[in-house]
This record gives sequence, structure tokens and C-alpha cells, in this order.
Amino acid sequence: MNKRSAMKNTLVQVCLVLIFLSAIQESSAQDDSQSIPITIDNELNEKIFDGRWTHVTEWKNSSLEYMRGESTQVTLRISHLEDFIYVLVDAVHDTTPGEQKDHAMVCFDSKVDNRTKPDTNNFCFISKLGSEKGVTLHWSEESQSFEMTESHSELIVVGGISDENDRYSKVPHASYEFKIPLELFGRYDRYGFFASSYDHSKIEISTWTVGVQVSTEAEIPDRLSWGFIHSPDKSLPEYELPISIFLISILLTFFITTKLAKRINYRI
Ligand SMILES: [Ca+2]
Ligand SMILES: [Ca+2]
Repeated sequence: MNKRSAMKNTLVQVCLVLIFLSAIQESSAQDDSQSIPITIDNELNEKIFDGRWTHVTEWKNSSLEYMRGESTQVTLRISHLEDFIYVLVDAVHDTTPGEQKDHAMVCFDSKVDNRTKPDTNNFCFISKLGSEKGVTLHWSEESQSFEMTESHSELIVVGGISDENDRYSKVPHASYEFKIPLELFGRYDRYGFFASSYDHSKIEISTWTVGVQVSTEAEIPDRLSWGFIHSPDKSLPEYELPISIFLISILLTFFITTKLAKRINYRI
């Protein structure tokens, strides 16, 4: 094999790997169409759990998504650090805060390979406005429904009213903060996720994923209509890692074998 053919072979091999890589990326992008990337927030220790955006940088490093209803838009901020996931539900449109009536709910499923029905890895947390005591709902296989259960000792759920420090509106409105221990449902690369917010005075429900039909304010919709959250910064176990290792191995193998082939040819 002369030097020109060796180069040609290497070029073909690299092209094949790039095509393979693009196909995987494409497939991953399609899969993530209903998935919120959450990033690590090293400033979480600065958080004050009072049910509002307390100071300028409090939720700055969290991911941004919107929950929506027929005429509502609710800001959803999510981040994580160490053994907790953090969520802010900022109901800017709900300027009629009603204590114990308005509320927000976030749901997690750590077993995402079975989306057809809930299982014991499914938890929902409800924050009521004006309350510093969250409600934990856990799927029961026995009753085939979500049941209220004792909250984890490190769970923090606070529903409050915003002030002038809110990032989106100076008009006082309902907002909710959650600190959720991963110990409850495990540390994984991605979770099934659903969130809703209820404005009692207007009888409006906002949801993520958007467009989910829920008929009552505390309804947890069918598991199939939930989306996902995932970590793109490898701070939680990262599902692309095995694929990345596989691809790097292929590239290294091509590189080494090509080099070896060249050396053998030169010696011959
Ligand atoms: Ca706060
Ligand atoms: Ca309200």
C-alpha cells in the first residue's frame, strides 16, 4: 500500500465516523425535543427559601422554560447541585395571590424507560401559596394512584408573594421555590418531568409540557404527556458518556492501526 492509498483509506474512515456521529447527534436532538437541560448552579448556597426571587443573582444560573395555559405564561427555572434539584415557579400573571388556594406542582420520574404508566419512582411535590410546608405525593402500586406521603426531612417547599427583586415583574404575584432531595428517587442522567401552576381567582392552569389537558387544578396527567429534564454538563451521570467513550475508542483504533500500517509499509 503506497502513501497515497493509506491517506485515502484514512480519509474514508474519518468520513464514516463523522457520518455515524452526526446520526447519533440527530437522534439525540429528536429525543430531547421535550426535554429541559438543567445545569449545575454553584451559587445555590446563596439561596434563600422564601418563595420568591429574593436577590438579583438568586436564580440567575438556572435553566429557563415556560409553562403555559390558555392565556397564561409561568416562568420555570431549574438547576441542580450535589444531592438536590431546585425549581422556581414564577407565576407573573397571578397578581391575585390567594393563600392556600393558588399552588404549584412539580413531578419527577427517575425510571424513564417505562413512560406508559407511573411507578414507585414517581413523586410530585405541591407548594401552596403562603405555606412553608410542601405536600409529597408518591405513586402507590397497591392503589394505582398517587397518595400523600410524609415529606423527606430535607425537602423545602415554599409558596410566597414576589417583591421588587423579582426578575420579571415588580407587581406582586405568586411564586414558589422547591428544594428536592435526589435521595427520594435516585440520581440519574435524566428524569421524566411535569409541572403545573394554578391561579384560583382566574381558575387558570398553566403546565409544562405545554398543551397537556388537565381538568382539575391538582390533576397529574397521563405519564405519556410528561416531558424530561436532563443534565448537559455531566454533573449528573451523563447518558451520552458511553457513546462518547465508544466513539473515542473507534477514532483511537483507526488512528493507531493507520499509523501501524504506514510503518509496516515503509519497512517493506
Ligand atoms: Ca428565594
Ligand atoms: Ca391567584
